[in-house]
Amino acid sequence: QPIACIFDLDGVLVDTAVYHYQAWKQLANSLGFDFTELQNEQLKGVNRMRSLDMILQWGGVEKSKEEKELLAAKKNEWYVAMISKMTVKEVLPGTLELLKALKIQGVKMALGSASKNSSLILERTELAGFFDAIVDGNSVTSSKPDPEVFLKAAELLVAAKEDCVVFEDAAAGVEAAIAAGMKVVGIGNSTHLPGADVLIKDLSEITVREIEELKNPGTE
Ligand code: G16
Ligand code: MG
Repeated sequence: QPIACIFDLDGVLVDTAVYHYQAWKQLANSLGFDFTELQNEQLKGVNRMRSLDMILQWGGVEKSKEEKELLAAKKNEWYVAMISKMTVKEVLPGTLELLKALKIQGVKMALGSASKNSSLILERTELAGFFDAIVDGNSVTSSKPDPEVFLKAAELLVAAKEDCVVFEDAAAGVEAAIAAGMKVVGIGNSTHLPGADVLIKDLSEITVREIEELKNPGTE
């Protein structure tokens, strides 16, 4: 069976993690507290409302459901303003080359993101055309580390979980991929991604051949 690739968006294909961080930081500051970059790592891959819950807990702040809806909307407004100005320049190193190579090889590809803003980002960065399926925060109910997002992507690609390789920058996402029974390529800083089958700095550090090797180690 051929492999299928499922890509996380933020922090893997594009550099939006920094915008999420800025917007959440601004929100926390407006409530009179701050959080660290290490705490921010825990927010990666986690959906909007769950992220807000975690941040409020760090700040020791309690809010009603209605207030939380307003706070999340405010963060999203700031975030959308930032990503609306994104360009193809913010596509991370190696991304275009790898996606093109996979496409040429006929490898099926899906997006597996927690974001509800994925279509805007894919449009701004001109990446939409690479994907055979898009699963994002608008189509899943359970946030990573739940495997739902990746299982849905595999289903849409008509691929068995054993044939899927997930690309993730978040601890919650790596956990989700493992729970889905898939191979996982960790992107970024190794200390934050235990459990990944291989760790790379960015997509420039992996080839189609190496991705295929993950599924069938040792086959030449
Ligand atoms: C991304 C980010 C998370 C963010 C989530 C929801 O997930 O990593 O930090 O909280 O999407 O985003 P939004 O508020 O745009 O719906 P992923 O899975 O693409 O890394
Ligand atoms: Mg991510």
